[in-house]
Amino acid sequence: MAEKFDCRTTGVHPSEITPEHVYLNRRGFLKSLGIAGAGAFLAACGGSPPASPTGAALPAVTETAVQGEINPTDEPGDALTSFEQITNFNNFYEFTFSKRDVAKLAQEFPTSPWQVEVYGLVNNPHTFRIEDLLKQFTQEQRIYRMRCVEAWSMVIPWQGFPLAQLLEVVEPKPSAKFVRFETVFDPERMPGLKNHSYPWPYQEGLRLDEALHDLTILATGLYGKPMPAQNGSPIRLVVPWKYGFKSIKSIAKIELVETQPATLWTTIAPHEYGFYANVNPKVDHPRWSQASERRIGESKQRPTLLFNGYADQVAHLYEGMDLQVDY
Ligand SMILES: Nc1nc2c(c(=O)[nH]1)N[C@H]1C(S)=C(S)[C@@H](COP(=O)(O)O)O[C@H]1N2
Ligand SMILES: [Mo]
Repeated sequence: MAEKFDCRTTGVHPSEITPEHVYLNRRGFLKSLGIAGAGAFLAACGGSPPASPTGAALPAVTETAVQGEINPTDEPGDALTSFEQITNFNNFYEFTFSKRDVAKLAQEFPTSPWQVEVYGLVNNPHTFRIEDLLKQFTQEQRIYRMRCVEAWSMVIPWQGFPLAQLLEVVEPKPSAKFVRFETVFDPERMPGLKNHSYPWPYQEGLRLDEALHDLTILATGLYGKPMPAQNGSPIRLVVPWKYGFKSIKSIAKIELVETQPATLWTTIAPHEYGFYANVNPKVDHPRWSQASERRIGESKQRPTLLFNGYADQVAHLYEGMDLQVDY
C-alpha cells in the first residue's frame, strides 16, 4: 500500500504555482541557456509503459531531458519537463491515439479565427473571440504538475487565466451547478474523428465550485509561446489536481448546466473513469495501480500524491465525500 505522502518524504512542494517573478527569472535563465536546442541529452526510459485508456500498449519513450541544467529554488526536485517532451508526447485522440504522432498530424490545425461560445444558465451569454480572451484577461504564468491517468506525469509552465474570471463575466445563474466543456468538432482537420466508436465531440465537466477554484485555468500557451496545436490550441482547460483527461483541449463551447454532464470518458467506461477523476494514489484504475507515476524525462517511478500534491488548496471541495466512491 502507499506510504505516507507529503512534501517532506517526496521533496515536492504542495503547490507549484510559481510567482511570476520566479518564472520570469527562470525564463531568463532558460534563455541564457539557449534551452530550445541546447543541452538536451538522450536517456533510455525504464519500466514498461502502462496500457492506454483504450487498452493499447503505449509506445516506448525516448527521453530528452534538461533537468540537469535547471535547478530553480522554487521547485526542489521538480524541474520543468522540456518543451520538446511536452509538445511531442501528447494525448489528443481527435488526431490519433499515437502520442508521438499528434504533433505532426496537428501541425496544420487552424486556430484562427476561433471563438468560444459561453452559454446555458448564465445572465450574459457571450461568444468570445480568442483575440478578445487574450486581451480581456491578464495572462498569468502557472507551473503545474500534470498527471495522466496512464501513470505518467509532466511539469508544465502554462500561460492562461483563471476560468473563474470568464465565468464572472457571463454570470452563472443560481441554478447553474456544473460546467460542461466541448472540444471543436472538425472532421476535416482531425483524422481521429473518423473513429466512430467514440462519442465525439470530446466533452468534459466540472462542478461549479471546482470550475471557480483559482487553480483552474484556461491555458492559452506554454513556455511563453502560444499554445501548440498538439497541446490544445488556441485555448484549453487545465485542472492540475485531476487526471489529465479532465483538461480538455481546443475548447469551442462552455455551457453552464444544472445537472452533472456526461463526459466522453464517463460515457465510454464509467467504471474506469469517474466524473471527478481526482488524482488519488489509493484509488487504483481497475487495470493498473495509481500509487506511483513516471515523470516524463526521468526513468524512476515517484509516488503519486493525493490531489496531485494540491490537497492543501482543494481537499475542502470534497469534504464529506467518499473518494473511493466518487472517484
Ligand atoms: N479534446 C481532447 N482533450 C484532451 C485529450 C483528448 O484526447 N482530446 N486528452 C486528455 C488527456 S488523456 C491528457 S493526459 C491531456 C494531455 O495534454 P497534453 O498533450 O497537453 O500533455 O489532455 C487531455 N485533453
Ligand atoms: Mo491522460
